[in-house]
Amino acid sequence: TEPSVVYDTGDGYAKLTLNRSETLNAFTPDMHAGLMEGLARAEADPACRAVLITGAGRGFCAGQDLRDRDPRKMDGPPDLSDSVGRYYNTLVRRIREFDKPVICAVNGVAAGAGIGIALACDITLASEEAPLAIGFSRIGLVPDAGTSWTLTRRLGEARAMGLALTGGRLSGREAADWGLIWRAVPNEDLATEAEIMTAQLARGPAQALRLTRNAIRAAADQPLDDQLELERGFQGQAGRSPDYAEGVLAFLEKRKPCFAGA
Ligand code: T3D
Repeated sequence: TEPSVVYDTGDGYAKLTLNRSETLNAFTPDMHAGLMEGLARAEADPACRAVLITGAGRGFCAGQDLRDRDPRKMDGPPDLSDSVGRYYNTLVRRIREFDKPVICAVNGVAAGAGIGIALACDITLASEEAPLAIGFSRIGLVPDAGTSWTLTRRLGEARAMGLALTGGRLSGREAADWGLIWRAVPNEDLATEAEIMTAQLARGPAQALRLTRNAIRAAADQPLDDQLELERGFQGQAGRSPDYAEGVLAFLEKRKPCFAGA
């Protein structure tokens, strides 16, 4: 049988493709395990310096597989707090804490926790027409996989509340216009654009990129004074890295830098 997550290697990066296209790549425990394994493999491989997550077929990810929640086949209500804690929170934390840049290419419809996973990544690209269907409230659930946090931070309370209460939809284009994701591109360009971008980050100064990510994230939580101190500390670290020396040297020698990722 086909693996529910396919692992490929690209130019300095790993590509993880959600591969349950008959359900628009809905989450099962097996797909969660496949993603966690793929992330562990990518983390352990020194030749891998970035990760790209995307979906097979016409969808990106339809959230939890609802066939596994069929009330007709269960003795009583499921313990969703167990499922959210065990699977979704673990995955969102793993992506957020991953030590290499994680890029997401939303190739088609994303719903529920599928949106949460896409928004947990450092950079999210989407196909212009891809529907982002928040969903949850339409089946009697609440936003999870970090969506109540990412929607509110990036869109503000009015838009987050409207989307969450109605379970409404945005297109990839609207999501980019609203500042929810990095960019939307025509569907036919998405895979190439995402791969070029991931390869470019993989060739980047790894330590500086890691510190940059932490700086941008910290900025949302603290006052300017604290952020200035954080920048000072981070720049001190970056300034001691071989990649910085190479960056300056390449500039002075009028050539492209060749970062070792150190
Ligand atoms: O349970 C817990 O552990 C708690 C955690 C919850 C996290 C969550 O993610 S809750 C949210 C779960 N997801 C949804 O509510 C979305 C359900 N799906 C949809 O609303 C729609 O399918 C879409 C908006 C995603 C796409 O619509 P459309 O019209 O493009 O496609 P479709 O025809 O509805 O779906 C195509 C097939 O995929 C279809 O199968 P079939 O009839 O061809 O055999 C459909 O049943 C299947 N599919 C889509 N989403 C799911 C799914 N099968 C299982 N689970 C799904 N989530």
